[in-house]
Parts: sequence; C-alpha cells; structure tokens
Amino acid sequence: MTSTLLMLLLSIKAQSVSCFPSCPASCMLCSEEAVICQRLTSIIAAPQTTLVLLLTEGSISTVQPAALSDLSNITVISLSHNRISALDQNSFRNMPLLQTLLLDHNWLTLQALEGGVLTNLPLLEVLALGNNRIHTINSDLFKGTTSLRILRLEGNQITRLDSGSFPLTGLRVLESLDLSDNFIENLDKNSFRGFISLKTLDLSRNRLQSAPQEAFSYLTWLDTLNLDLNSWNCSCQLLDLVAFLSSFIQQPDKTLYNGRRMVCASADNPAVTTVLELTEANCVPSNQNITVRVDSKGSITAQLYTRDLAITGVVCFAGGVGLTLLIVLIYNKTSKKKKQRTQLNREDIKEEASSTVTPQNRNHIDVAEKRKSMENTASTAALIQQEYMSEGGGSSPKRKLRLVIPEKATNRPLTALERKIR
Ligand SMILES: *[C@@H]1O[C@H](CO)[C@@H](O)[C@H](O)[C@H]1NC(C)=O
Ligand SMILES: *[C@@H]1O[C@H](CO)[C@@H](O)[C@H](O)[C@H]1NC(C)=O
Ligand SMILES: CC(=O)N[C@H]1CO[C@H](CO)[C@@H](O)[C@@H]1O
Repeated sequence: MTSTLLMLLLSIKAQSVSCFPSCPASCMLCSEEAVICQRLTSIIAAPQTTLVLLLTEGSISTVQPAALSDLSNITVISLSHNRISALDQNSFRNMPLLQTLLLDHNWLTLQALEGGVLTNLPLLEVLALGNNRIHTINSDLFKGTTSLRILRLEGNQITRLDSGSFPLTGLRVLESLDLSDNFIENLDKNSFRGFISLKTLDLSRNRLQSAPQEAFSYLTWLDTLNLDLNSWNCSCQLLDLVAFLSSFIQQPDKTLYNGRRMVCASADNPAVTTVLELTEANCVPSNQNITVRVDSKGSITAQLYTRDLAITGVVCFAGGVGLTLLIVLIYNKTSKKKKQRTQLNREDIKEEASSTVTPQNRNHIDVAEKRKSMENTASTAALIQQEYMSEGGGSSPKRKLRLVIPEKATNRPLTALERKIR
C-alpha cells in the first residue's frame, strides 16, 4: 500500500519534470514551454522550446551570456527578486520574440545596463527595472527597444532627468512610464519629448520642488499623471505648472492623482498648503502687513526722539531747578502709571494671543502694542506741557518740591536727567 503510494507520487513527480532532466526541487513547473522556479542560486538550463521562464525570489547574481542563449522562442523572462548585479552584453541576445523582461528588485546599476544589454529586443513591450540601484539613465540604454509600451523604473536612485535621459525617437509607442520613488530633483522641459504616445506618467515620491510645465504639456495623450508626494515649493515660480495642472484636472478623461490634495513642502506664503491653491495673488504673502510694521516702527522711533527733544526743550526753557524737578516728578509719576497700564494691556493681549501664534497674528499684536504705547507717549507729552502751562512759572513749585521729595525717595537709582538736575 505504502509502496504503491510512493510509486504514484514518484510517477507524478517524474511526469511534471519529464522532459527536464535537472528540474530542481524548488521549481513549481518544468515543462517544454514554461519553467517556474524560486530560490535558485543560478540560472538553470531550460529547454530550447521554453516560452516562459520565471526564476524569481532567489539569489541569482549574474546572467551569463550562454545561460539563456538557446531560448530563441522565449516571450517572457522574469528574474525578479534576485541579487543580479551583473549582466553581459549578450545576456538577452537572440531573443527576437521576447515581449516581457522583468528584472525588478535586483542590484542592477547603470554600469550593468550599459554596453548594449537591451539593444536587440525589437518586440520587447514590457521592461521592469524597478527597485534596483540605478542612479542615472541615458538614452543609449533604450536604443534597441523600439516596441516598448511599459517602462518601470520606480524605486531607484535617479536624481535628475534631462533632455538626454530618454531617446528622442526610440520610444515612440511608450504608453506608461513609472519613475515613482526615486530622488528626482530636476526635470528638463525636454525630458519626455520623445514620448508621443505616453498615457500614464508616475513621478510621485520624488524630490521635485518645481517642474517646467512644458515637460508635460506637449504629452498630448497623457491621461493619468501622478506628481504627489514631492517637495513642491509653492512659490510664484510654480504658477505655470499649476496653471497646466488646473486645466488638466478639469478635463473629464484626465486624472491627476490626489489632485487637489497635493501638499506643498514649502511656500513663501504659509497660508498656501496645497499645490492647486496657489494663485498669482497668494504666491507671495501680501506686503501690506509688513509695510505697516516697518512704518509704525519708524514713527515710534521718531516719536521717542520728539519726546526727548520736547522734554529737553522744556527743561532748558524753564531754567529754574525747582520747576524742572517738578516736571520730572510729574513725568515719572505718569510714566509709572502708564507702564502699569501698558503692562496690563500687554498681558491681556498675550492671553488673547496664546492660542493663535501664526506670524501674521504676531505682527498684528506688535502693531497694536506699538500703537498703544505711541498714544501713551503722546498723552504724557501733552500732560507735561499742560502742567508747565498751568504753573505759569509762579512761586508755588518750591512748596510742592518740599512736599513731594521725601515721599518719592526710593532705592531707585537716579536717572541721568535727575542726576544732572541735582
Ligand atoms: C519556435 O517556434 C516555431 C513556431 O512555433 C517552431 O517552429 C520552432 O520549432 C520553435 N523553435 C524552438 C527552438 O522550439
Ligand atoms: C522656494 O522658491 C523661492 C522662489 O524661487 C525661493 O526664494 C525659496 O528659497 C524656495 N524655498 C525653498 C525651501 O527652497
Ligand atoms: C497676508 C496677510 O496675512 N495679510 C493680512 C494683512 O492684514 C489684514 C488685516 O489688517 C488681513 O486681513 C490680511 O489677511
């Protein structure tokens, strides 16, 4: 019974690997047309008749020139999720029917792809190079892949795309380009110039602060665009792009991924938080509030200067020591009261402001405080003048002086003016 079962199992196993003398245990399928294996350390010899070869999730590190050279009818190759860092110029030669080549999740660099690895694949439609270690691309890589419809380069380390990154004429039927999750900071207005059939473009999760609208605006067939999760600097220089995106989003057959919620990483005007909020009117903060602050600052200095001048003038004019001292005392009294009042006001304002601490609010508060102190200063000056006028230079000041001085004597150090008077 047990031996029968064993024989049955063996025969099933033998059948599944029948025409394949060396099908490893980790293979799910080894047939004349398809080989599907995982966890391999190197590429195994597949039958010449193979159409589909999937050797994924292993530790394959290189594709030797001879490894796949007999597979003249092959249409699909996937070597995804391995550790391939080296390719040979002839790794994918003699594959005139290859339509899909998946090399994503490997250790490929620009150096591995240079030298014409992909140059002789006239029917290749799908090329996946995502999640490798590619930091630069140039148009030479795609010289021989004129049938490419889908190109995936997501999850690499590409930092910039200029006019020479992709061929101008070689990718005329490309419909989908995935460049998401790279480090792209710079786009040239001609970066995608050759993509006259492009429908889908993904540039999300990059580091774009801005982009020329021409990079997208001539892509006539573009219907799906993703620019989300970049470092958009929502200042005036982004206005052209915003204008393009606003009209793009309004067309019923076009999709801007996450359109109205695309977040600004920085903005000259902190009130602008999403890219499509940006307008000519709000791309810089209004100058009005800044002007008010600068003006009031200037006038406060002027006011202080005028006050000092007025006091000096009054003092000089009065001449008499007693009268001068009286004025000083009156002034001190009122300014002390004023100080208390201002302090109270300031505390009120602080309490009001404590919940809202935007820079604009702070500006408003500054202006309010300054205006109040200006008013106080003005009223003090008026008071001094009034006192002086009502005294009329009479004889009473001396009496007042005697009465007042003992009361007022405190530990407070004398002001320069007081010292001078004494
Ligand atoms: C490739 O396919 C053609 C047409 O189906 C067939 O005649 C030929 O034998 C195949 N070549 C190999 C090596 O299997
Ligand atoms: C954003 O752009 C403006 C205007 O070009 C520039 O002054 C500002 O420094 C930029 N901000 C950042 C964070 O790069
Ligand atoms: C850009 C900005 O914050 N402008 C403010 C200037 O101050 C007025 C009120 O004085 C506000 O209404 C504006 O929003």
